[in-house]
Formats: sequence, structure tokens, C-alpha cells
Amino acid sequence: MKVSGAQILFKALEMEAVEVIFGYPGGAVIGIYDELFRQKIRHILVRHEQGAIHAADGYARASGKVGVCLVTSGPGATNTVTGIANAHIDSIPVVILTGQVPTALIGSDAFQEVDIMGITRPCTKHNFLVRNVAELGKVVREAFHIARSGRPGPVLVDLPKDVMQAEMEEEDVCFVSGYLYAEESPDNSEIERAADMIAAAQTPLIFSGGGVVLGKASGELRELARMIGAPVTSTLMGLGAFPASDPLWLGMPGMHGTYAANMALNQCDLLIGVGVRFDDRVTSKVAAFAPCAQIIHIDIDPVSIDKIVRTDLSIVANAKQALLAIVARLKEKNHVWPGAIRNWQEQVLEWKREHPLGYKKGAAIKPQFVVEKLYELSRGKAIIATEVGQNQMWAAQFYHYDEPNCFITSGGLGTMGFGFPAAIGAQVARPDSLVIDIAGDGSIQMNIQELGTAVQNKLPVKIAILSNSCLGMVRQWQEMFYQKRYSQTVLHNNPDFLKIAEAYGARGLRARKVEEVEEVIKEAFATEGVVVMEFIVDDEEGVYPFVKPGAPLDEMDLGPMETTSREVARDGDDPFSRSFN
Ligand SMILES: Cc1ncc(C[n+]2csc(CCOP(=O)(O)OP(=O)(O)O)c2C)c(N)n1
Repeated sequence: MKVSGAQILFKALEMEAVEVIFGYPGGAVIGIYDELFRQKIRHILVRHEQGAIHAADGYARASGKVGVCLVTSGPGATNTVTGIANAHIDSIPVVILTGQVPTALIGSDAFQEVDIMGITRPCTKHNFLVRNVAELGKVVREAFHIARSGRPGPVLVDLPKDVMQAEMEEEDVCFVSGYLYAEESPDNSEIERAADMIAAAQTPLIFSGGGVVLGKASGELRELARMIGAPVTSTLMGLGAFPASDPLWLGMPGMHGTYAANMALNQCDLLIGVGVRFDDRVTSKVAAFAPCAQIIHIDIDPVSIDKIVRTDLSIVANAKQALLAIVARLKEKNHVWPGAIRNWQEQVLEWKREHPLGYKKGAAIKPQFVVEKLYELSRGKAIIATEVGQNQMWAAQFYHYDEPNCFITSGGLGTMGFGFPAAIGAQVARPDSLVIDIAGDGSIQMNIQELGTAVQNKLPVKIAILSNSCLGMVRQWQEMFYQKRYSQTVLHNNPDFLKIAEAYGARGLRARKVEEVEEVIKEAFATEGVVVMEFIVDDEEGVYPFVKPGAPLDEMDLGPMETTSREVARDGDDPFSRSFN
């Protein structure tokens, strides 16, 4: 029996257990869409291809599986490029299927032809152009293996129209990929050294990142931290891998990090970096980063070792395996906390008490207050997606994450417009969860058309717009460094977001006064479908702490932080009184 390229494609997707495709049709993929019509696989029709790639990305982040998107050639393909770069820098496994003009026309500037291979070469983990139907099955399987193995990332498969129409004997189709990824096991001598360094440390600090979430190693991270009594800080990408409700949690470090996390980085004698890449938003002035510390760096990608920060010991391995091995070795050594750890913990607690995260209350609604209320009323159980800017930082600071895969944010690229389609993808992955996109009034307008997708597919995402009538984060920099010249950051003619919501068949709710915030959130949570909440917030609010780019981490502008942080308040008097051993 003969099968077509399109049929082979769907068979390969089935073999990869793909449950859903986010996509948008067009001429070059019309044959694939015709085959889709006959297939059982779920397809979510987005309203813009950027929505498709971000939704596939959000699906991957929330589910831990590979996300898939399907788009047409030319503009369909180029519309995914921002999202591909976004997934690449955050190491998110997605497979992008792009239509392409027939092979005979490639290179002829045919209608809707672009060299998507050339365009995406630097921002994919790998990309393929399938020139022959005989290699299709194998290539698609290989794309999935590459996307999910080692350091994950986006893989693009370019599918010329004639290849998808071509037929071959079913029995000749090959789905066996020759791709073999040999995961490096942690080296025993390195594990031994790590255990020795940990045992000798007086002021150890664990610094975890997105690699712990991607490597599904949060259980092992928790075990190590509690076993050695080390406080934990984590990058934006790693939030949730270590529970924010744990007394050892310090919050995020870096430019908008907590006082305690930045001081701990400054004074620790051993820094255990796991699945981190020492991004400049964390290190700030590299020469002054963790100045007193020996550094252990555990990462699956050898390229990130010694790339930014010099390390004293590097372990190239999967985070889960490396942490398991270190914990096992420490157990064999009958590790007990050295006495000095208790002093270190008390010091850290003092920093937490001295300068907790906070903000100054006033007559206007404070954006941080909205995020706190979202946390309280969702009992910390929501999946939070964010846009980019101040909203993103407040979502990181004032919602507290106890589980991995619950904070979905554009870490490396900082892509405005990511949050809402990513929230749609997360809602598809976790249909029973409450999914909230914490947004700015600028960012939400970058992919607001996806309201159509959410409503059509009954994906009850809740959007919380922290509406400050400006591009807040840029405005804050203009205030701090450009003598308040607010060049092109004022959004005075915002649309009526409630009317937009209603026009798409969603619900719109607005809070103008502090007393209305709780009511609006409760009403939104009680509503079954898609809801857009607009909170008219103080337009002059800033994100603090703030470390100027390039300054050492202990030079923090703490801003007007008056309220006490719930983090310290709920920890009680002595959070370390409980034994973790
Ligand atoms: C696609 C894109 N364009 C521009 C920027 C630069 N940028 C970073 S934050 C920001 C302002 C975001 O404004 P808004 O979404 O209203 O959020 P706020 O900071 O006010 O919370 C801008 C323009 C970006 N990150 N992404």
C-alpha cells in the first residue's frame, strides 16, 4: 500500500506520542492540513503564528513534554522566528514544522519562499530540510530526539510541498532515527570532590536554574539543600524547583533579586550552581560575583562551563543524576551539618528580616498588591505565565512558587507578547489547573488576538493586566538613568480591554480602587471561561531592589520598601528550628 508524505508525518507524530499541534494553515501546508482533517490528533488553531510557537513553548514548559507547531512557508515561517529564538535561549524542547515551496522551486524566489533554514540556523538547536519522502519518517523522529535530549531546544523541520504529496510503499517507510545521544554520567572523582567541598563549607549557597526544572531534578535539589542545610536562591527560570515556602528559600538573586539572596551570593564560601548559565541579569559585575566563593557548576551543556564565571569544579551531567550522586556520596560519608551552618542560616535569616521584599502602600492600586492577592486567592496553586517588563518581575517576586513547571516566563529573550499564548499552551497541557497570565498593558497588545484561540478552544485562561498606561520597565529606566525623559513609553490611548474581551466572547472585569481588587479576582476565578482583568495601577511604581547593570550585587537600591514581606512573616520566629537532617 502507498502512503503519502503527509501520512508519514502524522504516523511519526503518533509514534512520538504527540497529543496536540498548535498551528495555522496556508498554501504550502494545505496538503498536511487535508490529512489532519482525517487524523485524530488535536490541533489548536491560533490567530498568528507567533501565538503558535509561544503556545507550543508554554505547553512544553508546563508539561515537560515536547511542544509542536505547524505553520506555512514564507510569512508563516518567519512569524515563528521570535518564538524559536525565545525557546532556544531558554532551552525549551519544541519541534517546528514549516511548509516549504516544492523542491524544484527552492532558491527561485518562489511565492512565499524564504530560506527558513538559513534564518533559523543560529536560533535552533538543529534544523532539517526534508528533500525526499524516503527520509521523512526518520528525520521527524530525529527532530524529537534532538529537541528533548541533553540540553533541550527547538528543532525545525522544513517540509517542501511536493515531499508531503509524494508517495512511497508503506513497508519501505523508515522511522528509525540514527541519532544517539549519550548522556554523560557524572564522573566519580568529581562527585567525590564536590562532596568534600560541601563538607568543608561554612557558608554554602545553592544557586539553581532552569536546568533543574528541565532535568526534573527538583526532588533531588530539595534533598541536597535540606541535607546540607544550605540556603537556596534560583534564577527566574528555576523558580518553583525549590519551594518558596521553605525556610531555606532566599528568593531570586540579581538585578531585581532579594537583599538576602544578593548578600548571600556576596558572602558564601561555596556556591553550588545547578542548571544555571550565569546570565548577566544575575551576575551583574562578573569580577565581583560571589567574590568569597569556590564555585561548583553542574550543567548538562559543557559549553556553559567557564563561559561567564570561572569555576573550581565543573560537573557536566544531567542535574538529576549529579545531585543524586552527590547526595548518595554525602550519605555514605554520614554527612552532618557543621556547626557553622547554623550561624550562616541565622545570618541569612537576619538579611531576610532586615530587608524583605515590600512596597509602599498608597491610595492607588499597587501592582505588587494585585500579585499578592492573586497568590492568596489562588492559594499559590495557579500556573503563572508572564509577559515581559515590570509585570514579570512582580510576578516573580510576589507570587511564591512551590512546584516546578508552574512559572512560565520568557527568561533569556525577554519577549513581550509571550505570556498569553504561552498561558494558552499551559492550559492545554494542564486543563484542570488555574492558569493566569500576569501582563502589562503594553505586552498584552502584542498577541491579544489569541483571545480568539482561547475562547474558541474553551481554554479558560485568566489574564491580569497590571495597567499602568506605560511601557513600565522602560519608563523606570528612563526615570532612573535618562532624567525622566519619557520618550515613547507613554500609552495614553490604550483600548478598552473590557470591550476587546467582550468582542472576542470573553469576560472583562476592571478594578480602579484598592477595595475592588479582591472582588475582581474572586469573580474572575469563579467564571468558567476566559477572563481579562484590568487593574488600573499606580503608573509610577518601580521594581525594587535594583542593582544597576554592571554594579556589584551588594550595591542595591532597595527603593521604598515599607510593607513587611509575607515570606518572613509566615516563617515564624525561627524558621531553622526544624531539623532537615
Ligand atoms: C518584543 C519586545 N519589544 C520590546 C521590548 C523592550 N521592553 C522591555 S520591557 C518593555 C515594557 C513593557 O511594558 P508593559 O508590557 O506595559 O509592562 P510593564 O513593564 O509596564 O509591566 C519593553 C518595551 C521587549 N522586551 N520585547
